[in-house]
This record gives sequence, C-alpha cells and structure tokens, in this order.
Amino acid sequence: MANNIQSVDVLVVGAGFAGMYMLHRLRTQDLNVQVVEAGSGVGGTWYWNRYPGARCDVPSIDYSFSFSDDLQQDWDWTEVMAGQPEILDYANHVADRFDLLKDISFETRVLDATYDESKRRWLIHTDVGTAYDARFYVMATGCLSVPNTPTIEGASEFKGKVYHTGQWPHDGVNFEGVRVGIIGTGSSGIQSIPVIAEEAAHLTVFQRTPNYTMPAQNRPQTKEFLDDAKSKYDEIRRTQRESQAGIVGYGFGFGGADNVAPMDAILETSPEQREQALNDEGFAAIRRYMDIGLDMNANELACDMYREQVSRVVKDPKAAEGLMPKGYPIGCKRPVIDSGYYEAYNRDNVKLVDLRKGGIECITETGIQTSQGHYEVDAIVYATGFDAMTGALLNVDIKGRGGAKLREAWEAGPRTYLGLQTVGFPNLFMITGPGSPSVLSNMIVSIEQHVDWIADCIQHMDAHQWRSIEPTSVAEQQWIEHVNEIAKGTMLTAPSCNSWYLGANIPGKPRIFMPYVGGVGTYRTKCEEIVANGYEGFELAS
Ligand code: N01
Repeated sequence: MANNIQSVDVLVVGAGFAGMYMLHRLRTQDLNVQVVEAGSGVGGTWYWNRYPGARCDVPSIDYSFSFSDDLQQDWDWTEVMAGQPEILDYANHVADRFDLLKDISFETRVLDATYDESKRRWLIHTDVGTAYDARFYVMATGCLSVPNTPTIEGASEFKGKVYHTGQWPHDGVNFEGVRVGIIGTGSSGIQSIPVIAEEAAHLTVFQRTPNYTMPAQNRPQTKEFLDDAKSKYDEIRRTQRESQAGIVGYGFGFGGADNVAPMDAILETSPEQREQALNDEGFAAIRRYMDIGLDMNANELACDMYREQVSRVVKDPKAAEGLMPKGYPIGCKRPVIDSGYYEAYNRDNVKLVDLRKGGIECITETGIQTSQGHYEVDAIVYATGFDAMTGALLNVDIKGRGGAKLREAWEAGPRTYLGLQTVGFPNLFMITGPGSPSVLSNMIVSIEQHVDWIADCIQHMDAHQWRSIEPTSVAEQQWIEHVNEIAKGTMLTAPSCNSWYLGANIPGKPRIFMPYVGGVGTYRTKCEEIVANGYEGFELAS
C-alpha cells in the first residue's frame, strides 16, 4: 500500500520527449502535473539506447522541438543526423531550460492505475511506495521502450557478458580483445555492427532476416546550413506538419525525406537503365522509383537491384548471398539507414551466420549453438528489438470503468480512437498510441501534435466543466476499420511481411497492423475537424 497519495491534475508516465513537452505544455495552463520516470534522467529512448553507433535516422533539423522558437534558434546541431549523446544533451538542455526536473520523479515505475468512476479520477501506484490521485492519466511511454529478449534455451548458462541494445550500460562497454556475438539485424544491429566491429577482436553476426538498408550519408553540419535553416524554421515546421511522415529533409536530399520526389517508374525502365542507375548512385538509385511502394512487380525489380548492389559492396560472395533480403518487399519493415554496414562484412574479424540456413538451437556456457555449428563468443549483444507500441501500455496493470483491464480489452490487439483514447478508460490519454501515425512518422512531430491536442482538450473540458472524456464504441470501431482499410494493399501489410508494426516479432502477439498510414498531415486535419465538431466521437460527461 502507498504511504502517501499525492493529488494532482495530471499524472504523466515517462520523461522522454513526449512526457517532457506534456509537462511543459500543461504547466502553461496552470495545472498541477507530475511526471514519473523509470530511468534516472530524461530522454526516454535516447536515455536507454546508448549502444555503439546509436543515431537518429531523421535529420536533426526535423527531429527537434518546434514549440519554442528561442530553443530552435539557440540549439546548433553538429551533424546532419545527430548521434545519441548529442540528442541526450538536447533533452537535458530542454529539461534545464524549461525547469522540468522539479516535477519529475525519477527511478519510479508505475505498477498499476485504476479508474474510480464515482470520483472520475485515477489512482496510480508506483514501485517506490508513492501513489497519485489524478484527474487525467497520460501514458507518454514511447512506442519502442520495452526491450524484447527472445527466450533461447540455455541463455542463463552463458558465462560471458550479456547486453541488450535497448538497455545499454551508461558507462559504455569496452569490446577491445573481446569476441562478440550479436543477434539481430534491425536498425539497432545495423547501426552497432560497424562500430563494434572496429573495436572487438571478432564479431559474429547472427542474422535471422536480412534487412534492406540505405547509406545515411551523414555529415557534419555547416554553419551556413544551420543559419539558413534557422531563418526558414517557420516554413520547415509548417511543411513538416502537413507532410506524410513529418520529415522535410530540408536541403539534404537523402533517404527518408518526404521532399525527395521519386522521378521514374521502375516498371518502365530497361535492365540497362537500372544497371546504369546502380553504377551512378548505388543503393540510393532505388529511391528514385515511385512505383515500388505500389506494385509488387515493381518492388521485386527494386529488390533485384538491391541484391545486385549488395553483391557489389560485399566482397565475399558467400557473405553477400547471406546478406541479401529475399521473399519480402522493400517497405514492409521499418526503413533502416546505416553508416558502413555492408562494408563491415569486408573486415577479417566479422563473420555472418545466416540463420536461414539453420537457426539458433541454444546458448551454451561459451557461445551460441546453431544447427550450422557452435560459435564461441565472450559477449552476446541482443539487438532483438522491442515489444512495440503496446508493450509499455500493457506493462502497467490498467483498470478502467468497472475494473475492466486494458490487457483483456486489448487481448485481440489494441483498440483506440485516433490512438489517443480507448473505450472504457475515461481520462486516460496515450501519446502516439496505436492507431495514430506515431512510428510511421518523425516522432517529435507526432508527439507535439498529440500533446497539444490533449492539452487543448483538458482546457476545453475545464472551461465547460466536463469531468470525463472517453470515445464512443462506434467512433472507436469506425477508426479501427479506417486504420485497417488504408493499410491494405501497402507493402506494410503484404502477406509475406513480418514486422514489429504487425506485432510479428513477439511470439503470441496478435497480428494487427498498429500504426495509421494516412500521414501526419491528413491525421492532424482529421483531429482538428473532430475538435471543431465538438469532439465528435467522444463522450464528455460532467
Ligand atoms: O529491432 P528490430 P531494432 N533469433 O525489431 C532479430 C527504432 N530504431 O531495435 O527480422 C534471431 O527492428 C530480428 O529478426 P527478424 C526503429 O523504428 C530507430 O533493431 O524478426 N534473431 C531482427 O533482425 C526500429 O525499427 C533507430 O527475423 C532475432 C532484430 O532481431 C525499431 O527501433 C535506431 C530473434 C530486431 O530488429 C526497432 O529496431 C534503432 C531471435 N529469436 C532503432 N528475435 C534510429 O533512429 C529477434 N531477432 C536510427
């Protein structure tokens, strides 16, 4: 039982970018807000993911807060795509600048949250004995914050060191002279492999599914560019908000940017033209084709180009063959951007184990046993991802109206209206929840939009003396159908696609496509229309 119960207007869980801005925004409305955070500092994903090579793959000009012009004018990014230490410095700068720390309880994890319908308030317990009695309960817990460590027989027998990219030691790890085995080749694996390879005595990569990845072309930021960008921030931010993914890629002209206009239809090109494109641009040539996201035959041609380029970069033909993605389209999994990934396999101290030829059987005291053989390692790095989108929400024992449990309500997959609220759990808001653009977008753009929407909503409720808000079942069901409908026919939901967007990386997780593919611009307009129509689809009660 909690020793003391603190009464607040809003209890926010998580001090990543979402929780930090939520706190700042609600304070401007004179609300009493408390944030609780499991880590000992701010920064969320950038606090936890300190693995070698961790870097944002969205340009920093885009991946930064827009709510304060002074902040964006004062902060100078040193690289086009900032590394984790710089982004964490930025998060700490924001916390200091807006005096956020005084209202954040660190090293505190929420255990359960229960809605009391008669009082229209939430009672929230933490693992340090504190509890909060709150009018509103906001989960700012991030979409990729619960690390997934697969259950592998014998794992506890391993005598060496074990790491997870998503929970990296804060003091760093010295791999000099160490034989490292890394499991997983998603964004985290692909970013860390070249960096670990440079330091370790030997690196064995255990790859279950080869990924499609594009060179980042990251570089130091020039003063001229920063000055120019700062003079155009108004336009950059407006364009971001109206765009598909919240990324302008202003002036950069490389992968992921919304403004890189595809020029050709690959189906209309000849083999010679595709060959020439690869000669000219390498992997980046693939981005010029507009039809690869729309047509499976077009996509397969692009996959052929991709595999051809892998064979050009990776010198050992056996390793190159092992690194070639097959049997699923480009655009099914989260795009990956790398710095020197394939080149790492040209080093003498890097070995690929293509698990498609025989999987991991168990972990032994000294290494990893696959059906292809035993690999001796001194350290294992799990780059095995996260229980995405729903993991952190369902880790807390949340009970809504009538004691109904969120875990049970979402047994067949998450159900939300706009990714903001779910039926049966009044006054509970999710920031970038399932059913919103979230992970398909620049997270900071989506975070700011949700935070502003929630803060405005609370202001509206207070002004009209509404005490609770909850979606109607009809609105929620229609939104879920809409989210599913527009994802149909995209590469993201291709039958051959197994991504964490679909929950496919977690054994037993329902296969449901979770984010909203309609784009941040369309989604924002939809949210604004709903407000303009008197919070259409929500039930407000006094
Ligand atoms: O995780 P992942 P991640 N045996 O789930 C493999 C964001 N992010 O941490 O594909 C063997 O993508 C699994 O194999 P498979 C970004 O949104 C952003 O890398 O399931 N292998 C896969 O290869 C990203 O998408 C940034 O067959 C196993 C890997 O582990 C998201 O976080 C940087 C296995 C997991 O890949 C997650 O990325 C980093 C098993 N039992 C992350 N279980 C940037 O901004 C899993 N795998 C740059």
